[in-house]
Amino acid sequence: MSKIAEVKVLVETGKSKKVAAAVQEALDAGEKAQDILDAMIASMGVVGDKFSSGEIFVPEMLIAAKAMSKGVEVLKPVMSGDVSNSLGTCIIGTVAGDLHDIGKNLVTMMIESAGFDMVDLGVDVPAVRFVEAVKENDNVVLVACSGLLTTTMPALKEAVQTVKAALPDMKVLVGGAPVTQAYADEIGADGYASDAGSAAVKAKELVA
Ligand code: B1M
Repeated sequence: MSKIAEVKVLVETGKSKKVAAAVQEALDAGEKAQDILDAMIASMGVVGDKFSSGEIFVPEMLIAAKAMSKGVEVLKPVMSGDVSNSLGTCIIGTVAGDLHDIGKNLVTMMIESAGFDMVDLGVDVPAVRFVEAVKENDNVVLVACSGLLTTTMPALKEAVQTVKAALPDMKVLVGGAPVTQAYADEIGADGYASDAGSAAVKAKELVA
């Protein structure tokens, strides 16, 4: 089995104690960090499908998520660029009612690599907290909101509209599996990205 295939199996089966070493071994064997990350993202797809079909339940999903996070920790220094000129501060969080943070953490990593200072509010972030964070931090140029559940899409809308009502000139970027460009347009977001890499590109575009 290739090192990447090994990482994929370890994430799918939630072997969090073994994932970090396996990711390091894959890197040492010359595998690209992006390919390892893609394999882990694919693993979460498999985990989601197994959850949908009733083969596994919430605890197993959680264990797999922890395993993936261990792997991402190893990739982070490899994938983050060394950026000396800040483009400004970006406030990021997963919206109210939503506890999913792996995608948001990857987006954080990529936007940071693009040259932003990041303030991560975590998960289950009430709309008003995004506004407070803009006011509490210096040179905030972007608010980024992640939402992973169809049931929290209204919270995404509330976050965008609350930020826009309080801070009309603030740029807001949204994303997450159920979000589309059409939905982003509908709720008045300035930008939408489907994955972490394009979130970084879009973030730079929005503040250019
Ligand atoms: Co949840 N969960 N989950 N879950 N979970 C999903 C999302 C689900 C699709 C699984 C399924 O049914 N197949 C489903 C949602 C269905 C829907 O709404 N359509 C689901 C459900 C139903 C639930 C619960 C309701 C289950 C329950 O309790 N009965 C519950 C809700 C809890 C809550 O949030 N209130 C729940 C709980 C959990 C755990 C806590 C156990 C765990 C999360 C742990 C954690 O994040 N620390 C979990 C997990 C792990 C998943 C799956 C398996 C994996 C999510 C993930 O990390 N994916 C997921 C199934 C799946 O995704 N296929 C599932 C990998 C990650 C890299 O991708 O997050 O999509 P993603 O991020 C991508 C893009 O979306 C994008 O870039 C990222 C990187 O490329 N992106 C942005 C994300 N944010 C962005 C922001 C941007 C731009 C791009 O700009 C700001």
